[in-house]
Amino acid sequence: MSEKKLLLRALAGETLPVPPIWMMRQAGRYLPEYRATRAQAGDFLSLCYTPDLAAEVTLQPIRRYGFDAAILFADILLVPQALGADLWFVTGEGPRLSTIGTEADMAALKPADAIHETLAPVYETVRILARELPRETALIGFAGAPWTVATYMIAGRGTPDQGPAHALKDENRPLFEALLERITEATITYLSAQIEAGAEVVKLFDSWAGSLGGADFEAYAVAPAARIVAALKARHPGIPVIAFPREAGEGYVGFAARTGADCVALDNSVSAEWAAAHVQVSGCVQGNLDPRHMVTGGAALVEETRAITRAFSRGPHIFNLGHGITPDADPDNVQRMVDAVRSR
Ligand code: 1CP
Repeated sequence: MSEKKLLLRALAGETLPVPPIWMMRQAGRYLPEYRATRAQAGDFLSLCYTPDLAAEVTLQPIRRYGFDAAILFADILLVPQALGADLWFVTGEGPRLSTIGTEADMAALKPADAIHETLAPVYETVRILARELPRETALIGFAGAPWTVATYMIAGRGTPDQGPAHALKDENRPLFEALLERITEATITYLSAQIEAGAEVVKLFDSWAGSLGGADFEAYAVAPAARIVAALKARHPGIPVIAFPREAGEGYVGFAARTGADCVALDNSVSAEWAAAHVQVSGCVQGNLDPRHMVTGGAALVEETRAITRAFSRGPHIFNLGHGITPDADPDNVQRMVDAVRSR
């Protein structure tokens, strides 16, 4: 058992004296070495599709901080691109995509099994990482959850309230559901290929799950995640899955049981005490330090890090931020967080 990587032990339900730690967006613009490699690649998408450089930026935070897990460097929007959507990034603004609003747009999308043509370089990145990571570091693959990916494909960009996706859901539910179905199939295909290439864990990012209420949360957050988890576990028995229905609130309760996920990642809008009592009681949780502490630092960073590890100390826990680290973060604050977790 002690030979097994810490992240995998927590995911198997073990309560550890010191939780494994990694960080959402750990390869990113807050690191000078990332900015240098990104400049070498030219632009963000070239970085994603150049296996040597994508592997390099994945390894950078592991070298610097010795995190217990590396997360493949890629983006959730590569799946829409592989399905045939146009994708580009506007500097200082974010992603832009061609939109899906009509049956004709939907008919123009490629079938799920055509995604490998575009995504083959990502699998090569995974193969390089499986060879080059330190033996104690777990490799996490990932994809966006269908609802979150659909919000970008429908709006053509990030949106504060996912308005266009909600509108399509209400006005043309068959088209909306056909799109979710295509993304679900592509996600199963994509994550299976990542696992075959060497990913040891996969994470589903449902960043916009919080805007789905009631029956919609069941139908479009819980049900697609459950299908993806079941399909992956049928093809790859024992593969652990982390689900992140961000800002689900009460929806976090029972989410793992209902989807078959091994761990639920928590954002920082829920308190660690509440989550320990209501979510961690049924299994492993990941989270949930406010990423602002990586900018502000100081005594509050150390106190809050300790409070979170203490709140989750009676069950399986993976330490992480509640959302991605921001480009204005201070790399020294990340080291302070790692030290506070490991020196308990
Ligand atoms: O200029 C740059 O370097 C681009 C910034 C960037 C980075 C570093 C983007 C654009 N994507 C990424 C990498 C990325 N994205 C990873 C890699 C590994 C790591 O975590 O270290 C991962 C896991 C993602 C996942 C992702 N992309 C999500 C889900 C998680 C979350 O943050 O909620 C989402 C919503 C995206 C879309 C996306 N890609 C990039 C941006 C700026 C966005 C958000 C757009 C928006 O505002 O809606």
